[in-house]
Amino acid sequence: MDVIKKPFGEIDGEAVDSYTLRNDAGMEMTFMTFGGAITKILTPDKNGVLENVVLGFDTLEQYVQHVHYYGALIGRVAGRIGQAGYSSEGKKVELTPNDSGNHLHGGKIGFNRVIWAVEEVSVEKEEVSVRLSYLSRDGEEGYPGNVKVDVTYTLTNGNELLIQYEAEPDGDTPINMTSHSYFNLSGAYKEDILSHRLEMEADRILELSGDKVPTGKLIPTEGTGFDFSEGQTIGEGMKSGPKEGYDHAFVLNKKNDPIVLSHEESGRAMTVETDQEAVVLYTGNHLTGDLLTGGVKGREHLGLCLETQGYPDAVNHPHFPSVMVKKGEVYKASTTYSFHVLNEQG
Ligand code: G6D
Repeated sequence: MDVIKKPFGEIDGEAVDSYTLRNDAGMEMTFMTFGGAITKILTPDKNGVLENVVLGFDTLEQYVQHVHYYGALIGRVAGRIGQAGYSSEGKKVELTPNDSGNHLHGGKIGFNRVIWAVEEVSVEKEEVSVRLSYLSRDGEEGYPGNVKVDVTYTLTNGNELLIQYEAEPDGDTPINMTSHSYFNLSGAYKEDILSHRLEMEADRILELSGDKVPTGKLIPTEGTGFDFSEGQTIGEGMKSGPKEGYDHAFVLNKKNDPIVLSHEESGRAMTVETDQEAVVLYTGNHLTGDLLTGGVKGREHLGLCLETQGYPDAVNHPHFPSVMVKKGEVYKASTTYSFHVLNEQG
C-alpha cells in the first residue's frame, strides 16, 4: 500500500500535483489536484493484466484545454439548473449560465476547474486515503455563502475506491456533488462501451426538456430501453431507448443498491454503491477526437459516466428531494466503486 506524489505541471504559477494510490494487489488510482480529477485507474482483467479503465489525458495542458470533465470532481451542483437560477426564501439567486442559458456542473469555474489542496495522506495496512479540500467563496458562480469542501479518496486492498464528500456552508446554499469519470472496462480503450452490460434497479428516470433540464416529471423505465433491471448492454438499450446514447438521471429504487457494469471480453466488472438518490448515466455522446492517454483518439461512446448525485435541478422542483444545505448543516455523500473479475463474483 502506498501513495506516490509527483508534480503534474502548473496553472498561472500554481503547482498541480498528481497522487497515485496503490494497493497490494497492484490496483492503482491516480488523481491530480486540478479539479481533483481521477486521471487513471489500473485494474486487472480476467488474466490479471492491469490496464487503465478511465478516459484521461497525458498532460495538464490537455485537461485545461478540453472540458469534458474527465474524472473531475463536480460542484457546487452537478447537472443542469434551469435558467441558471432558483428562488430561495423569496429571493432570486442567479448563477453563471454556461450551457444554453442554463447552469451546468457548477458553472464556468466549477469545482472541476479549481486547484484542490491535499490536507492529509494516510497509509494503513488495508487501505490508503488522501483528503482534499477547497474553500468555495461566497458569490462564486453566483452561489451564496462560503463552503468548506472536503473530498476523501480511499483505495482498499479489496480493490474498492471510495469517494466521500463533506461540505459545510456558512449560509444556505444548494450542494450536490459528483465524480465525473468516464469508465471503459475493456482496458486501454480497446473498444467503445456499447458492449458493456449494465444492471441497475431504477424504475424511473427524470423527464428532460429539449435542453436536458428536468421538467419535474418522472417516467417509468419498465420494458423500455431505460430498463436495466435485468441487465442489458448499452448498445441493446439504445436500440429501443435513446438512439444517440444516454444522458439521463435514473432514480434508484433504493440507496446503496448495487449497480453493476461489466465487460465480458475482459472479464472486468465494477459495482457502484451510493447513498445518493440518483445516478446520471452519460455515454459520452459528445466526445471529440482529442488524443487520450496512450495516444488513442477520443470518440463518441468511448466511455460512460455513472454520476451519483441528488436529483438534478432539485432547486427548481420542490417535490424533488432537496439539495439545499442550511447554515450550520453538513452535506455528506459517499459512493464506492468496487472492481472485480466476473468469474470471481459473476
Ligand atoms: C453534456 O449533457 C452532458 C452532461 O450530462 C455531461 O456531464 C457533460 O456533457 C460532460 O453536457
